[in-house]
Amino acid sequence: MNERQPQGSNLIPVPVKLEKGTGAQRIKFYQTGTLTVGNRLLEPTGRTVQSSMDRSNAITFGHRACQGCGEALGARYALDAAMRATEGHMVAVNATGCLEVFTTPFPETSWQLPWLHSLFGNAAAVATGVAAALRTTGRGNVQVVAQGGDGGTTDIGFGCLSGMFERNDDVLYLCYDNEAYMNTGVQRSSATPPAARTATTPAMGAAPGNAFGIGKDVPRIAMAHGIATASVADLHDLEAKVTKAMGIHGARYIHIFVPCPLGWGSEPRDTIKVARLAQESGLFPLFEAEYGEVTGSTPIRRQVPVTEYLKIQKRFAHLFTGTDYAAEALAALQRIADRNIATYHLLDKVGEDR
Ligand SMILES: Cc1ncc(C[n+]2csc(CCOP(=O)(O)OP(=O)(O)O)c2C)c(N)n1
Ligand code: SF4
Repeated sequence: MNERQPQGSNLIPVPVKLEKGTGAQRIKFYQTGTLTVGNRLLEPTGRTVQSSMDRSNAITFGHRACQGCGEALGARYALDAAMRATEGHMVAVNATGCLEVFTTPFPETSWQLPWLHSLFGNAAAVATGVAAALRTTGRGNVQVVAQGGDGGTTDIGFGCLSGMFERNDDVLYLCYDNEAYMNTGVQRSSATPPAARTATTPAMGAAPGNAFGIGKDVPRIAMAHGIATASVADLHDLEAKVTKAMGIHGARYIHIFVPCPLGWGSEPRDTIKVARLAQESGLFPLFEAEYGEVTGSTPIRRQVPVTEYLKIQKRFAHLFTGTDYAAEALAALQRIADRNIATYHLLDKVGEDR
């Protein structure tokens, strides 16, 4: 065994082992940078919440999410970080949707914190009421998190969310964006991307899949307030954003990209890969904004064409059939990614250490 020191201050030596009889080298690569999930090899200050034996296990075993569910992963990271930041003084309100259903099959629960199920469309309003009740009963130190899927947030729950923003209620709202109504069988939401196949936007006709030029970009609508986007592609960043948000009062919003293997037709083992390709292609930009201004974004380390992201998901299979429409749709999706890259300066800081 010999050792090489790779480039970059965040990396530890890479052991290189000669495979017996093959002459080939098996290189085990331990990356301890921001892409790492819960690395205990970093300096204590750089470790994630998940690397701690004292983590809260906000969602513990026994839940019934599909294998590879990005929403389960995102929620676990977000809530554990929130619990650490508040030292457990928090309440979560959950809109109806996959997260609520797979964590609480009656009479069981996977939640290890005070947790309320609201209706599908009113999580933000219920959370606002919980925050007000805590305040008026002298327990204003207990923080409130509301959470819902993209359907519960960008569609039916949008009025309540808008009211929460307008009143600057003391709630952190987490939207787990899997780009459709997964719990009821993959129907289109206003967060479904153009060209994607869902149960209500079938891959048939002259322009298969979801239409271009419609939908709702809630992070941009919410930008007048303290907001951020995050992804299970970068769990360390997700934890950091939740931790920061728990230290702020007033209305806050984090939009979290959570691949859904069942609805997207991706391999369960590829959930993180899918999320990373969304970010590296520019289709899902990671950024933060306060008072209407973008205050930071996560640079793309290695830009990939949108096709790299799309081709590993069956919901976009009709874009790889060689038709004229498919070529036009792919070009349009690439333009969306390029526009995101320019808007959020995603390639400006390439080469700098994060
Ligand atoms: C008023 C109302 N309409 C419809 C439903 C049925 N319903 C339950 S969950 C759900 C979809 C949830 O989708 P989303 O918010 O995107 O969360 P996901 O399941 O994808 O995580 C729907 C339509 C309901 N519970 N209440
Ligand atoms: S349908 Fe999608 S979001 Fe729902 S539990 Fe399965 S993988 Fe997760």
